[in-house]
Amino acid sequence: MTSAAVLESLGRMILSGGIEVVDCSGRLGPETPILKLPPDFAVDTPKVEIHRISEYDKAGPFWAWNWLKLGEHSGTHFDAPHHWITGRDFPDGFTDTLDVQRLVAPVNVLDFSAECAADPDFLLTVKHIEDWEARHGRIGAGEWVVLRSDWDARAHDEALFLNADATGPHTPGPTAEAIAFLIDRGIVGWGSQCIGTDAGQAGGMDPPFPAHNLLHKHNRFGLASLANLSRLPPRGAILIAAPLKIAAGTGSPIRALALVPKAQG
Ligand code: 23J
Ligand code: MN
Repeated sequence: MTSAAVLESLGRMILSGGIEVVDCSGRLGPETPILKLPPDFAVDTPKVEIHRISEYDKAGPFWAWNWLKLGEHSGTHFDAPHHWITGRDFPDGFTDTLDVQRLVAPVNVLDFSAECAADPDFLLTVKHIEDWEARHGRIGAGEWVVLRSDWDARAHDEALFLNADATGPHTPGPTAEAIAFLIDRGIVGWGSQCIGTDAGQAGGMDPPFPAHNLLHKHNRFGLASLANLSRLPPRGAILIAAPLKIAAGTGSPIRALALVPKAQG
C-alpha cells in the first residue's frame, strides 16, 4: 500500500469511528496535582492559574478568553531532554528544536495496574518487561512505552495522587535497569500515569531519578500524568504526544491522543 492510500484509509477510519481517538490527558486547572520536591529545593512549580480576561462583558463584549499561569511540568506533560542535566547538550533536546517525526509512534502499554494497586511503591523490572514481551511481542525502536498503573483514578485528589508520607512520595515507576533496557530497545520515550516519569522513591535510587537521568542522557522523552491508559490495547495503538513549541522549553503540558482500533463487534 502507498502511504497516500494508508492515509486515505486512516482518514476514513477516524471519521467513521472505526479508529477511536482516546484522550490520554487529564484536566488542567487549579486542581491539577503539582510535584512537590523536598524542602532543600526551595521553589516548586506553582499551581495552575486561569485568569479571565473577558467573557462577553465590559472587558470584551463579544468574546471570552483567559490568560494562564502555568509551569512547563504541569499536569499531563512532556519532559524534553534538556529538562535533565544529563541531556543538557542536545541541540534537538528542547520543545522548540525536537524532531516532531518522533512524537507520533506506536505505543506499548504495560499493564501493571493490579500490582500498583497492591503496592504503591511497585517497581517495574527488566523481568516484568521480558515477561510482557513474551506475551505481546518485542518492543520496537522508535516506539513509546507507558506503564499502566491506573493512577489517574487518584488525580481528583492531590494528596491521593502524590501519596506522600514522612518518608516521601509512594508512587510506582521503573528501576534504573528497566529504563536502560528500554533505551537499548530504542524507544522514543517512557510514560507514567503518576506525577513524574520516576517512582516516588526514585530520589534514593542509583542514579537518582533514573528515568529522568537515563532517558534524557540518551535524548529520549518522558510523559507524565497520562490518563485513560485502561482504554488502550497492550499493542496496536498510536500515541501522539506533542509539547507546545515553547522557546528553549524543557517540557510542556500536552493533549496526549491515542489512535485505537475499535473493538470488533
Ligand atoms: C524535577 C525534579 C524531579 C522530578 C521532576 C522534576 C519531574 O517529575 C518532572 O516533572 O519532570 S521527579
Ligand atoms: Mn516533567
